[in-house]
Order: sequence, then structure tokens, then C-alpha cells
Amino acid sequence: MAGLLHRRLRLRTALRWLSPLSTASPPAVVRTLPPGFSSSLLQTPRPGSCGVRCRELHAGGERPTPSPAATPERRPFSRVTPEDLAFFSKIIPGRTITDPDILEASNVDWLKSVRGFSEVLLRPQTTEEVSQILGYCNSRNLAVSPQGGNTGLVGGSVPVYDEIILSTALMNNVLNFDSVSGILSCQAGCVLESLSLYLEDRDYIMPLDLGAKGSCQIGGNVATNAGGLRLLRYGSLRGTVLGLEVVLADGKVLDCLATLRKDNTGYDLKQLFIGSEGTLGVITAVTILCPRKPKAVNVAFLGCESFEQLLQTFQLCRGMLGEILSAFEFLDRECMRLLNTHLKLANPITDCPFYIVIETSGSNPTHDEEKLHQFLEEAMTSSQVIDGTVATEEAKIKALWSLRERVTEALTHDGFTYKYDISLPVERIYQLVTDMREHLGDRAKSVVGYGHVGDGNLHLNITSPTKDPDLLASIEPFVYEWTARFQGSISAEHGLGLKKRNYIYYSKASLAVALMGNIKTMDP
Ligand code: 2HG
Ligand code: ZN
Repeated sequence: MAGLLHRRLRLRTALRWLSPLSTASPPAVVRTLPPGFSSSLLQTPRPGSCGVRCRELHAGGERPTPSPAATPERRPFSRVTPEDLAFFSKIIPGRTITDPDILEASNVDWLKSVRGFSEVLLRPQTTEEVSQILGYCNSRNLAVSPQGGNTGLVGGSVPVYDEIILSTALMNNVLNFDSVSGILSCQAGCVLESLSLYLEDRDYIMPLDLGAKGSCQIGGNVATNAGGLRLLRYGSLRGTVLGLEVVLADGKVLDCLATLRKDNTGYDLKQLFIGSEGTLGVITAVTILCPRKPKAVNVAFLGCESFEQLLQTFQLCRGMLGEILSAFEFLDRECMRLLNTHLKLANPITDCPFYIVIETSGSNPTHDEEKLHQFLEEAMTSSQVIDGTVATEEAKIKALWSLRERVTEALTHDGFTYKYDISLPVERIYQLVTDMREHLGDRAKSVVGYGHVGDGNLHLNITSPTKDPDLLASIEPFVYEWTARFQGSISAEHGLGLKKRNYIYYSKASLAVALMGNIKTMDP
């Protein structure tokens, strides 16, 4: 858990570009663009036309230059003056921070791979305060970079230059919980784990769970449409979020904080903000539909000889566990090696090329256990699974889950990490890892694959002892071209952030990106 506390998912709004000033490792940039790319569909930027900018998708700018030097430039925003600081201190006394030591943690991302140079951190507590801050910054042409738990993995949660950081950390109140409908309303800065604990006391759970739960905030989760470990069962936030309150770049408060499950009056505007990574406004409050707490939870940790067997096990599992299946995750042998080496976590079963974490959540312990055992018997006798262990008590369940959840942390101890979060047809996901290993040969230190099998989401991670531009040039655009060849997505759940923004064309048609650019013009 200690490691998890360090993992914070991202909420980050406001403009951002690659920082040429960055002393930390700069993010990757596009080298080639997919065929069919047309710059004429992109919009011309309007530099300096507004005070507050939400973060840009590159659709709003010029055609990304296919060169590693394609760093976005600082636009002509104003610099913060003593008068500005006096204004902020009046609105949020004691919560206008300029101490560089405190600012350091907000300027650097969790991976320590990107750095901003902000000199002001604002910590509003209410929507009204956010509205006043954004309205003022808009009128003064000051750039703002909103921030939640700063746990993002694509450089989307920290400023790039000197943007003002607007932290939602103090907006952490539950506004209402309806124990009949299971609808929770809360401020954006509530930490996911705190919400989970709050709900568990009331016999409910959050429909979302992820390794960064100890630090990530619900506003950031929604702004990035975080997926996580329960998506297989409860679906994406696009379904479970019922309403949002958003402060737009000019300070106007958009109240879409509905608590209705059905509402077909016009466009579903909240969807624009879910997964927009803060490019369109700052989410200040959320209403979310929460499932009942399951009465019985079981976790099985299994080993397979091949990825094909793992897929067969997935099929069998869906057929035999049906409605009680709540997660089907995997990690490969290389991940297990990193967990052993760097975190001293022991493998509870025989050494295998692939490991699966299966979770069941249901309402009848006897029924669920019986089902699980029938499934395990079938999986073992048909030789799809070589070895396994099952947990029903909380401590052991946690220990098994940490083997999957802490791979990200183990990787940070292995060296410089190149991260890829790819969506593919499920039968293809591990082929990318194998092909990448072959492609890189011994130039990489580790090439590992893990992720959410149930969602067709692979986390491909590659490490090298130190940052290696030649290795990066071998990985990219190979990885993106490979993904595009199988109609995959170059970002399944982590978003584009700063690091992936130039690669959107591998997954989206030019017209789609151009339409996104049109929508972005709602930021004045
Ligand atoms: C996970 O599923 C997270 O563990 C992080 O999405 C993945 O570190 C990563 O690449
Ligand atoms: Zn993930």
C-alpha cells in the first residue's frame, strides 16, 4: 500500500506543451504520421486570444512536426504579477502558495518524467472560488493548469511552463449520498480510496478501482476517463457518471450535476468533459452511480503456459463464472521477475510464462465459491492452467492483487521506463510484446506486458538503464504503426497528455481530430 500511495492519477487542465526547458526527460514526439493525415483540416491557432487556456489537443494548433524537436511553444500569456498574487490571496487567503519547495511536488509528475516551472499554486475549496480564479485569469490572459492527484502517466498533470497550478486537493467533501439509489455526489478533489471507504461503510462501492487509489482524485479520474480494474464488471465512467459540474475557462459554472439515470433532453454535455483531460474546463463536482458492496469476493491467481491458454481460460471463465466475474487481469513472467527483484514480492505459485488474476464479486458466498471451484477444476483438467491459488480473506486478496497493482511501481526501480497503453482486439495484445522483444533484441533492459485482458488493454512497458534516445527511436513509431495496423488505440485509458498528443492520428481519423478542434474553440 505504501507504494500505492505514491501513485496518483491525473487531473490536469489548462494549456500545456512539451517543455524545451525541461531538465527531466522530455516526452516522446511523433516521427512519422499515418497516411491520410491532412493539415488543412486543422484549425489555425489564435495565439493570445484568451486569458485562460485549457490544455490543447494538438488539433487546436498546427500540424505536428514529425521531428523530435516538435515541442509546443509557450504562447503569449501574461506573467503573474504581485497584483495578481494579491488578488488570489484575497479570494483564497492562506491558500495561494508561492513557496518553491511546496511547488516542486506539483511541478513534477509522478514518474518524474516531465517538469513544469510554475511559481504559483492555488488551492480553492469551493466552485465559487474556482469560478472567480478562472474568470480573473481569463481577463488577465494568465494560463492555468488544473491538477488533481498528479498520478497521470502521460505528462498530463503538471504545467509545462509557468502556468498557475489550480489544485483541487482541498475540494474534498462528499456532498450527498442516497442510500436507496446508490448515487454519490462529491467534490472533484475527493481521493478515490476515501470515497471507497466512505461507501463501504454504507454497503456500497465505487464502480472504479485502480492502483493509484490512495492518491488519485475523482475529478481527475473523470477528466481522464480512468479505466482501472473493475471496468469489465461496471463499465466505464461514461456510463456510471450521471452528472458533472464544470467551471469553464471564462469562469462560468456549467451545472450538469444531474442525479438521473435517464435524461434525453438534448446533447449529453457531460460526456464532452469525461476523458477531455481538462482541455475544456475544470471539473469541480461529480455525481456517480455506485454498485452495492458484494457480499462475497474471491480472488484466484493462476499460471498459464502460453498466452493462447490464457485466452482460453478467459473464454472458459466468462462462460462458467458469468455474472460474478468482476476482473480478469494478467501479467507476464518478466513482470513477476521485477516484482521479486525490486519489491521483494514472492510468487505464490509455480514459475509460469503468464499469470492471471481473476476476481469474482457476488451476493452468495456458497454459490460463488462453488462456481469458482467448478471453473478451476475445469481449467486445470483441460490443462489451460498449470497452477493456482485462491483467496477469500481480505489480507490474502490484497496480497494477490498487489502482484498485479504494483507492477508499475516495480518498473520505476528498473530504470528509465517507456510506457505504452494500447487497446487491441484481445487475441492480439500479447503479440505486440513478443514482436517488440524481437524488434529490440538486447537493446532494452526489460520488455514487459500486463494489463486488463477483459478490456483488450495491454500495458507494454520497456526499460533501459538510463534514458536512451536511440532505443526510443527504435520503439517509436514501431509501436504506433503496429497498433494502427490492427485498428487499435494508442491510448486505451491513460489519455494523451503531453506525451501522446502528437500520435492521435494513429487512432483517430483526421476529420475526427478536426471536429475535436472545433469543440475546443468553446475555450475562448
Ligand atoms: C495499471 O493498469 C495502470 O496498472 C498503470 O493503468 C499501467 O504503469 C502502467 O503502464
Ligand atoms: Zn491500466
